[in-house]
Amino acid sequence: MADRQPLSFIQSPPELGNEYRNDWLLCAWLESALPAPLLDAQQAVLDDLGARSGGEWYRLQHADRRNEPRLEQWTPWGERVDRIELTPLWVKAKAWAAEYGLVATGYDDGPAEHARTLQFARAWLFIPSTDFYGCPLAMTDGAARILTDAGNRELAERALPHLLSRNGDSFWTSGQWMTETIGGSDVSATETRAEKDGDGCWRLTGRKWFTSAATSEMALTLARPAGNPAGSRGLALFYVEPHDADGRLQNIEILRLKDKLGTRKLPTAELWLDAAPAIPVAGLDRGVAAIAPMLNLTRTWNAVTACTLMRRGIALATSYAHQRHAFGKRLIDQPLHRQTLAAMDADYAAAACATLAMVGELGRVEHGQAEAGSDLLRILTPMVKLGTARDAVACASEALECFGGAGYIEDTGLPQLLRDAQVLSIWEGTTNVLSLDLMRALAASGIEPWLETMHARTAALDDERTRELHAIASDALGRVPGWLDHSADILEANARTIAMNMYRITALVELSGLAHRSLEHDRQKPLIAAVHYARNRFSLGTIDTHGTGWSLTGD
Ligand code: UCC
Repeated sequence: MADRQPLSFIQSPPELGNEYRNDWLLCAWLESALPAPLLDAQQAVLDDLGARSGGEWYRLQHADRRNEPRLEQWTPWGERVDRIELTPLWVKAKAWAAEYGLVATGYDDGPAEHARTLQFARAWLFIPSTDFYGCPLAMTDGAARILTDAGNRELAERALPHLLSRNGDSFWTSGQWMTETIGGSDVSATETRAEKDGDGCWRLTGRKWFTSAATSEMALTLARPAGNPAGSRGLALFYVEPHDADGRLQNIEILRLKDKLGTRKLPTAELWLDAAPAIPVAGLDRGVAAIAPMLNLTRTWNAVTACTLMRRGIALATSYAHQRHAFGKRLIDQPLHRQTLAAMDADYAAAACATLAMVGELGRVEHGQAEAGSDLLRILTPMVKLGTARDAVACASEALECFGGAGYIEDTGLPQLLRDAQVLSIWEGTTNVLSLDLMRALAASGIEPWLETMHARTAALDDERTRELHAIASDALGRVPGWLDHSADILEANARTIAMNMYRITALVELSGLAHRSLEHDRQKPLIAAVHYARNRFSLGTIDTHGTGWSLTGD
């Protein structure tokens, strides 16, 4: 047998640092969006989060990579228990989430309309190092919003102190049980029945096909009260506490954990509700409309998560590019590789600006400061969710490619980035479902709330240093009204192109706005990113006014 050759070379792995200080885009946005004293007061916690995100938590996440949640259905002695054992990182993440107020900060009165920006700045740093623990936080945030506004005092007093707790021992997360086999995206087809028992308690019976983070202390879910009509107006929104005081499931069976492509740390389960006790949240009908605030918030978290995964892929690929030598040079010194990283960074910057602008608008709407009422936010939410999700999948794929074969090897931890990103365009509404949701929002308010805002922000770019950005954005905005001037069929067939185009324009306008504002702070990077995005990454899809694509796929 030939002697094994000693290894002459060992590649050093990519490294992270303080992921707050390293994130030039997040730093620039916060500087331009928040009053200086407010930001100053946040620096210590953001620094702390940034250090843990690139250090302790990132290492724990990597060490935890082979663990998955387990469902134990029976004791050895024949008792049905349906217990889910979480992964070690997930057990810890709950306490960290409470400690950093990842839900509570959004409901702080002090910072008023800035509360949401402060909340999501923290989440930005937490999410990519904690195995998608952002998922239960997203649903918890949605539940907190609904219970704050629903006017159900009893439920609000019971659950809100837990949902908004900053103490890991008393903090609750909430589930969102919506998806059923028949319904899927078409939630109006929900089959779960709600009936009152002899004691006047509502009981839910049915199968919930895809319940994320099934270990939550409470959940909001939809069911059809006996005698109600078909369709979403016949559904009602219910509050459920899955466990009793002894920790036993209350008339709920966990049928199985889902075998998913990614987000494998999440205990996503299929549940059978067998007359599970429940409380109506707000009346006994219009369930989809009642749960919509939760949907809109989880879509916001989805967009934030998309940005943070883009940023993580870029951070790892950039670190690697500084270390990896090939063809006689470091990758970072090779023009084509640099250009690839720059394109990813520009896409990230654009996605992040669209998302942070939406987050800012959310804060203004919740504090009565939004000029357009809630109309602009209603338009931005599906559009930014769908656009960032697709950008995140593309960016994660590119990030893996930056590592060559190593990006395809499981124990680098890199493939997880792509698998996890893929969920973002499915969760909380697929690209097509959200495109149609955008059309529904535009039908209700018209395009004006968005178009006028984009025009006003573009007008501010009319200065020597940002004139090129002004011209590109103005030209794109001028085309928008024409896209909408078509029959309902043509509009529906083009909804996705219109939605992606509007997302790209929003991203360009918001990044350009940041570039302009940042010049006052002597920050050049946003301008460089905006110009790169506008010249090289900004492209709009063509509207198919003859329905040719549509006919091609028909019989
Ligand atoms: O649950 C899932 C996984 C959980 C993981 C959560 C974590 C995510 C963040 C992670 C970050 C780490 S995934 C399952 C998600 N499922 C969906 O998202 C459902 C997708 N389908 C839709 O969005 C559809 O568009 C529906 C279900 C909303 C369509 O329902 P309908 O009933 O057919 O449509 P309608 O008739 O247009 O809407 C019913 C009512 C209307 O109000 P009223 O009754 O006053 O006329 C609508 O205006 O609901 C209102 N409505 C909304 N209101 C519908 N959508 C919205 C909206 N987005 N905002 C406000």
